[in-house]
Amino acid sequence: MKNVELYFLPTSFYSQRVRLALEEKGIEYKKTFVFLTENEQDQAWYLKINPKGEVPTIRIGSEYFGESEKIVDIVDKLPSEIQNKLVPDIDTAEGKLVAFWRQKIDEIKIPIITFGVSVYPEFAKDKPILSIAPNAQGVKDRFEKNIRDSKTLMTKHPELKESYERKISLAKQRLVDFFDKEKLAAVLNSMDDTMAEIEQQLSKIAKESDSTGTDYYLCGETFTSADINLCILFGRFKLIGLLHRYSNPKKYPNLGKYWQRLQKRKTVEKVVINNVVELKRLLFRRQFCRYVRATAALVFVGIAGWLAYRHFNT
Ligand SMILES: N[C@@H](CCC(=O)N[C@@H](CS)C(=O)NCC(=O)O)C(=O)O
Repeated sequence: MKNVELYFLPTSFYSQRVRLALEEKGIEYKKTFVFLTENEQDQAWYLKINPKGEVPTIRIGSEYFGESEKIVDIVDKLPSEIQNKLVPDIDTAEGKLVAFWRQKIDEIKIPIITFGVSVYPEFAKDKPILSIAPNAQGVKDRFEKNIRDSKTLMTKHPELKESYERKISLAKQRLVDFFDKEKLAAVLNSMDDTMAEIEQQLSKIAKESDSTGTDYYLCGETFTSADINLCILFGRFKLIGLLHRYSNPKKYPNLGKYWQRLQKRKTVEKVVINNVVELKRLLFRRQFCRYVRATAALVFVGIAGWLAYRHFNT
């Protein structure tokens, strides 16, 4: 058994954060997929390891941890041959800078943006790679099903009542929030402000690095957890069709250059760029296994029926 196991889905925003940290640190991990589309995160076995019913969860030895930012901190301290710190010591100037940008990017309300853009696709001008939900009806169906499933599961598992009640009230809130167009516009505007600040920060770092001639990242010369958050954010823009907001080279010259360079980084390519293909492959394999199992069951029933027929007719 591997000492580290990650419960996640390749396209999940917060899962990518942890996965990118594991890949950057070169830490081997067992992958366990949790299919959000089938509400697997709400099954009793999963709530027992993550009472909030969210991915990612990491198992290290026999202990389970949730909350992606907390997990990145933990991963950075695991034994690894890679010395680069994703989370530099908070007592240093670099550590403070990394903490500042990590938090700033983490404050962006990703669920509202992701599902809001599915409900109001006019905000997504470039073609999205994958629609998380096909349209407004798809979003409504998904969260209404979420509520129905949680209610059914709560009766079967009364010991998990608190978790299910929390999930039901969250899904009800989402049915309001994700359909609030003004809220979506406000969240996107506030994200534009954050991206403008990031542009300035990158411009400052780029000028400093010009004099030393090194590649630069959001907080200096090394790739840190602040870059993890930024790369995943860009990946989400690409996924849902929001890259157009930041692709004007006159307005965002440094953001554009940063993303051009970072999306070619091996770990980013694996976790942030290739995740849709990975998910599609997984879903295909899952369907195929179900099909094989169903066919085998039918063949078995057919043979048993034929043997029984012969037995009673001889
Ligand atoms: N604060 C959590 C957020 C995790 C989260 O919202 N994960 C989403 C997927 S990206 C999820 O599991 N959603 C399922 C649900 O809410 O039912 C973290 O940083 O890990």
